[in-house]
Amino acid sequence: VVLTDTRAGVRTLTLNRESRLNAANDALLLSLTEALRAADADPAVRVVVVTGAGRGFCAGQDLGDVAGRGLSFTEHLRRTYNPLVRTLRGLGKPVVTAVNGVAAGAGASLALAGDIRLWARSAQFTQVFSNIALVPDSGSTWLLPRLVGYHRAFALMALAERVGADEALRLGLCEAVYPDETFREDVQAYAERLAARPAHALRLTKQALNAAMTGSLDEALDREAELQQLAGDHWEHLEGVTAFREKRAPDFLKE
Ligand code: LHQ
Repeated sequence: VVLTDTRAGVRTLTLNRESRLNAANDALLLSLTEALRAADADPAVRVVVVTGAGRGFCAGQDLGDVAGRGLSFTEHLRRTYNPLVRTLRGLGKPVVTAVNGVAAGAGASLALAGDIRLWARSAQFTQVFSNIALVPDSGSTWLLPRLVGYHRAFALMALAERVGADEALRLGLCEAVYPDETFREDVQAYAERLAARPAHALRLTKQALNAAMTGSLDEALDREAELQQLAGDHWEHLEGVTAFREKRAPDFLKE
């Protein structure tokens, strides 16, 4: 249900339930979480890409899979989606969500959760939860208002309208939009650019940014001062400064 491929330091995880627009069943959610953890632990991996097979990114919970199971939604979220979102957001490496097609419900939450969000021209985003009279989950209620403000977030959630690529770019739901025809190559090229950046410094940057999302300026200033020491003591910093002095590009891939 999740395909794994590694090229030039970029691990691509492809959700693979094409006939269901990659709607999530338990196997998909647990496999994706496991694959993210494995990518984090693998020194050969510098960047992780999460994308979907076929014309969908992820249609959210597979509704066929929950119907009639007498499932506790609380338990289900705690066991599957919540560990997935925590793992993804907490990964020590940049995560690119490559939104190749429709992202709905928890699939839309997943699309937002990447550090970098790249969209194909035909991708769509919909906070579809209210169509089936549920509340947004998988981190949407935290992330979406931080991106678009409370009011736009509520409107998107209440009406479940589909947001296309141009609007997504305008609203800040993605960093870039690429043609469908070249999307996979464009994502790989972007991810390889990220992979050439200083991995240790980016790990600390993620740590600082994620903590700052919920903290005060005072705390952020203190944290920056501490993390800057860890960055400054690392070989990457010496390489960056030496390259600047020698008027050449830094090589952050050597160890
Ligand atoms: C699907 C699905 C799907 C199964 C398309 N399931 N088959 C957490 C905790 C506990 C419980 C519940 O949920 C959650 C979190 C959530 O994610 S709730 C939200 C669940 N997701 C949805 O409600 C989305 C339902 N799907 C749609 O609204 C549309 O299919 C979207 C907007 C995703 C795409 O529309 P279209 O591009 O028009 O495609 P389509 O509707 O024709 O779908 C293609 C096929 O995929 C179709 O099957 P078929 O056999 O007719 O070709 C759909 O039934 C199937 N599919 N989403 N979530």
